[in-house]
Amino acid sequence: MSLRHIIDNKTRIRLLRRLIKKNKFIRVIEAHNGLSALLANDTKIKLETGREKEFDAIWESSLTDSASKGFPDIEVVSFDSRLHTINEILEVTSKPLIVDGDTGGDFNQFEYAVKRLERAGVSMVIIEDKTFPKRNSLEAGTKQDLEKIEVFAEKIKRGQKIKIHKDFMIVARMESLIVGHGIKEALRRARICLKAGADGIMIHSKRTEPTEILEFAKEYYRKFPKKLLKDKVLIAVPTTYNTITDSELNKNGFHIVIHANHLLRSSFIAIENTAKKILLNDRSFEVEGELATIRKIFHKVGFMTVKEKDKKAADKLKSKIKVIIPAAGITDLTKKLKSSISLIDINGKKVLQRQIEVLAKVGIDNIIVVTGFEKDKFGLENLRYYVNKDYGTTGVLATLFKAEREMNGPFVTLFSDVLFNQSIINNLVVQSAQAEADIVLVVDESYKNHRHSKYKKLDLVRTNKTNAMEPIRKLTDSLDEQVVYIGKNLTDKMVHYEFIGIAYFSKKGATVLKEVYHSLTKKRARLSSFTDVVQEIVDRGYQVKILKTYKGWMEIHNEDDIKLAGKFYRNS
Ligand code: SPV
Ligand code: MG
Repeated sequence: MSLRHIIDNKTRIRLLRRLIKKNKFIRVIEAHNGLSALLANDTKIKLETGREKEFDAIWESSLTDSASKGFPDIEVVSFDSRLHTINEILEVTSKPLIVDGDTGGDFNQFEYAVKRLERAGVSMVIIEDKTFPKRNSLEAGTKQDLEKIEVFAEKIKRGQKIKIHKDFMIVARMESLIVGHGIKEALRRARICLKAGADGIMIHSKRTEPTEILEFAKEYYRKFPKKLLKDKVLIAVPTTYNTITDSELNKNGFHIVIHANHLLRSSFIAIENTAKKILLNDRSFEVEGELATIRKIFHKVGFMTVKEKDKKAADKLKSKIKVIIPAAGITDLTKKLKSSISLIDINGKKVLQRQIEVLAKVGIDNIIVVTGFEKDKFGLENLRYYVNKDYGTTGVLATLFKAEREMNGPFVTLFSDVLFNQSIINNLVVQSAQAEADIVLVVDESYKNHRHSKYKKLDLVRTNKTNAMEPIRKLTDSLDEQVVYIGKNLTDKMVHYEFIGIAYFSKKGATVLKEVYHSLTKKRARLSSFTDVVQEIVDRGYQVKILKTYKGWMEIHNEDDIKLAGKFYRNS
């Protein structure tokens, strides 16, 4: 659906009359569904004079609406179904809509039709002077029965009486020429309809040359008094007599010209051609050049706008987010290499630099690093630094809280030893914000597939999902599950996931984290790891959600990890 084309019903109903008054001529093209309506509404050409030319209104045809559903044009497609198509067209367009009302049914049915069409935002309904159920007018030799003109005129009267919008128009369509009754008879019937209050006359013909309808128009203006024709419109449908131009018809007194079935007919040929070519070549490659690209369709139906808006919303979120990296600590590896983890070289770039690069790709550049060990060697620019002087005796949590001042809005904390891909951070920030989650940990579900080395006990997670042995393939959505236990001392059977050292806190989540942290430190509880405080948050009844990843990250804990990471980044 296109949000570009929003117009209120009253304005749209009125628009047709206004355009007729202003331009004295209305060029109309058929549409039979949302997409063809979008094309009918939007298609423009630039003339040599530089002026743009486009259609003024849309025709909702009984022939093409029925045919696009695979039915013949015999009033077998119900009014409700027609109204569905009408609404489909109205929803995505801003131009006036003229509806082909067929015979209009009996008086009562027509009254309901008028009400419903007005309510939908239709500007004009045209009904034809045949008996229900009519047959399409264009096929020679088809049974065609005309309605007694007094009965038909009464139907017009009833419609005019029931309508509430003065600019909603009811036009009488004369089928006398279709059935071969001649111009005189057509004029006689038209006069009765105009007297009954019809807003205009559509004169139909299936001749291949326009002489008949031009003759009708001439007589119509010659014979009918000016007063009777005041504000009335004359309409032509040049399907069979298509050599005459719209401008010529206009010069001959026609106010509206309807190209009544052409978009459906062109798609018919294109569809059949494509189907045949795919069969012929046993693949679609040969026909590809003749097709609209998927992106062209995406543009037309508004999908690219949605993409842009999503990106803008996500960029806005990401521009607000801070990332706090606690990078103070010492490990066996840092002792051995005499370097903080953040400063270890991975194929020409420091770990921290690689983290920053991924964050930048996601659109995050507000990065805070809490240093300690080797603090003077950091020196990377465009970061803000805090220091944990007690890095030798305190853990990651104390380090993180050196940057407590920064926890005044949503933030991500990212352990200094984690390398990760873009989608993990992107999904964490965007999905957490969209789900309005307050605390979200990124966990890996490939945990069970690894052989884990003994040197480090992992941060393991058990959630509220019911079956710990649930196969990985049976996916539950991320952010559905909540952490129940987190820590290093979970038995294998209890474990669902591994926490990867990346977590999101909303503004409220940050407040909870600070509150719980301070209440624990006040009690002098033994509290050193990040997971301890998360467990306490869970125990106090707050929801800690998880975002699942399946690989896409690694930790730098030993020299083998450095080698492995080096291999991974050998081209970047
Ligand atoms: C239609 O488009 O459905 C019409 C015009 O009624 S015609 O098919 O020429 O009768
Ligand atoms: Mg029709």
